[in-house]
Amino acid sequence: MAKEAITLEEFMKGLRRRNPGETEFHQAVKEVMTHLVPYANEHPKYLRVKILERLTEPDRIIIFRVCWKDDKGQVRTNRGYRIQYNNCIGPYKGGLRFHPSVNLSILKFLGFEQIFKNSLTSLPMGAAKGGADFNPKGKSEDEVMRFCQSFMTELAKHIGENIDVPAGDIGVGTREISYMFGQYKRLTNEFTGALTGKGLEFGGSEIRKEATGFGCAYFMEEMLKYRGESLRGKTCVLSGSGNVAQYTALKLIQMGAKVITMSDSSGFVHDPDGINEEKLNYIMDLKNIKRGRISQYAKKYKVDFHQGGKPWNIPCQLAFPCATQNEINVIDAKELIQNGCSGIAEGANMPTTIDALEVLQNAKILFAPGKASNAGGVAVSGLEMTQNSIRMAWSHQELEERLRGIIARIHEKCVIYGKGDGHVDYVKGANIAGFVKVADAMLAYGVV
Ligand code: NDP
Ligand code: 2IT
Repeated sequence: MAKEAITLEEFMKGLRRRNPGETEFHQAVKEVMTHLVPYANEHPKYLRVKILERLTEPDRIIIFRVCWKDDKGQVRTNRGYRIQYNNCIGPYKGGLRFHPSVNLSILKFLGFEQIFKNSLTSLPMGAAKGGADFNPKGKSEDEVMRFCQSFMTELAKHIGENIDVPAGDIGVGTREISYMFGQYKRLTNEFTGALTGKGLEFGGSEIRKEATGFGCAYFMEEMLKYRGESLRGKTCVLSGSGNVAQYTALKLIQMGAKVITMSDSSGFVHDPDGINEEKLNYIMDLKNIKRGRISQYAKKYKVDFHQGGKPWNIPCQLAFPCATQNEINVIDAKELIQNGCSGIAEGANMPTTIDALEVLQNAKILFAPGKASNAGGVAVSGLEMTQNSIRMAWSHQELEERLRGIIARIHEKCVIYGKGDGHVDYVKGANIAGFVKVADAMLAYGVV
């Protein structure tokens, strides 16, 4: 142990003092530092130049006013953000979230997680996150367009294909990216890959919209394969019914698993016969085109809708939280274990509270943290950047194979750093494997 060794408690005390009240940010840092503090104590080259402290401080935070007019002609004001966290291994890269709950703490936790996730993909991408406290629900098409244009009018000053490349997240899909890209192009008079998740007609990549969900299912398949099992015949519960949940469900169904729940912020549907591809198409149309509620699925297919509930008390073999942060608490975790759940892959970012994570880790079930199991989305974003740079578009098949390969390699890295007495700690594996590349780049740059 180095004489300058630090403790997790000391480190967290300093972080909380520097970032008061930012509870989600504290949570994300604590989860990562649980593994990085001991690792840095064993490798003092990182301690000597304060890599852990520097890694938790974003390069810069941009906060701006976004004014727009609603359909009644009323002026509305929202707050926009871009947190450029770390660009040591590539241009800043990460999604934009439009949701009324968006605040600095949530975006800092997301930007921090992105450092390790992007590093795990092996592609040259730094980390960022942004968004606004704008609520797209109930807004007309024109209102969404005006908001996106106003948001981009400011954001455009800070991004660019070699600087910072935003993409989607909660509340930001192809529609919003398209409005923002249109405005970016108009302001800069340039057609460059400054955003990913674009429409296929204007520089978007095949597989990007499927990538996060497909990657999540593939990661679970990799964990099961490593244990000599497979997805075939497994009963799965999912939360969410947005982009990540839809394509996690699709790939699980295609790989022979049975998906029995999906949800939105008003509750979940439980379909004991399984949601097949036809029923999933109904959900995709309902959510992506009609912008309806998941309860309408229950009415159509005559199944139970649990108002305000979460699906974690439904017996299952595998669980996939794909909605939002902190959606599995300690009670949910205990219930999942008691009901026989033996594997979880996080589609969402930080859907598990720290206490719940401890319960799941102690039970030694398969547990994949989001930074590994949802990295497929940003990985294909990275491939979209490559295609834009070389002005090429690769085929659906080529991209799906590349995605599968990237997920398999992330799994391998997690095993290398997380393996111990007959069990793989994927949280530890992902944290350390993601850290090493970025930390070594920071060491090489000196004190900057
Ligand atoms: P979408 O906006 O497409 O869907 C979000 C889904 O989660 C909706 O069903 C929504 O319900 C539900 N949801 C959102 N907030 C809450 C909440 N506070 N409580 C309960 N349910 C909620 O987003 P995505 O599918 O893109 O994102 C889902 C998760 O995946 C997020 O954690 C995101 O950070 C993460 N992620 C996304 C990636 C991407 O490529 N899009 C990549 C990697 C991670 P409702 O419609 O009622 O709001
Ligand atoms: O959390 C995430 O990784 C994303 N929202 C996707 C980011 C991206 O740049 O594609």
